Amino acid sequence: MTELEQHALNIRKNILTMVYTAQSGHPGGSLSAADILTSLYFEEMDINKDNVASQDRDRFVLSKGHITPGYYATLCEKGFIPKEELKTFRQLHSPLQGHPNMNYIEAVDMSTGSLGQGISAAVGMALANRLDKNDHRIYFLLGDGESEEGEVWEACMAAGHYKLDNLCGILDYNHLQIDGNIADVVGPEPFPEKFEAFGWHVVEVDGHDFESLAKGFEEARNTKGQPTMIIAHTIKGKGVSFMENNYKWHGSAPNQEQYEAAMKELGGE
Ligand SMILES: Cc1ncc(C[n+]2csc(CCOP(=O)(O)OP(=O)(O)O)c2C)c(N)n1
Ligand SMILES: [Mg+2]
Repeated sequence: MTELEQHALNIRKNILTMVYTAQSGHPGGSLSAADILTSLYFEEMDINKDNVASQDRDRFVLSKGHITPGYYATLCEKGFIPKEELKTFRQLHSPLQGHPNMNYIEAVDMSTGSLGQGISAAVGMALANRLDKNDHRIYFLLGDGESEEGEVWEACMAAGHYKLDNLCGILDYNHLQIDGNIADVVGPEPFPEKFEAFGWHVVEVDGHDFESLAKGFEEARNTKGQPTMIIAHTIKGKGVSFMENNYKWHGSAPNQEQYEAAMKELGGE
């Protein structure tokens, strides 16, 4: 197993344990984004314990703010959150609320949860970096269901207009949102043509393949005069067979039997 695979596996196990312990939270979209988050935090982004308090580092906005199990598990794997604290997920007074709060966790760069707002904040951060002549990059993770929010396209229009080549989005293209298939709810496809029409460079990658993800990030870094959207093809619930491609696991917690079966599949205790 490679180092990245090991990180992603630890993240997946912690996602399940957090949602099981809290008996609430969002496993499906956390599991679909686990490899993207691993690639971002362990390969792509310039962020670590030494520079977290500084302006001189890359920034990340979790626009699909409901996948805190995946986000907190990644920040824990990176050393920003103590493992013990994961047990307090979604408890009253815990810093680990159901949606991320930048006032509670130093490594969280934007409070999110209301879909559509995170991408807008990321566009503002990219503009601010340009004004400050700060050449660090801004990344954000967008849900495919989230793209059904009109605000997403206003933000895309602004980023294209201002040619924000320090901005890189990753679309978690798992085809499902809370109520079923995105195409059946308010079909936002086709994605590549839409982002291109808004002035973005588009790269398509396999969101569960670290090499493919790394190539996408490299292409984004090398793209000048345009923001880049990495369309990551993913599977909602990836890694736990009975959760895969099933929207019912968008925001449901496993019972004890399901938790044990899921951990066994991941090779856990
Ligand atoms: C403005 C707003 N409307 C509705 C919701 C409720 N909600 C939370 S997650 C979700 C579906 C999101 O689907 P998607 O973006 O595809 O997420 P993923 O599949 O990656 O979990 C909805 C409707 C919300 N958080 N914000
Ligand atoms: Mg989705």
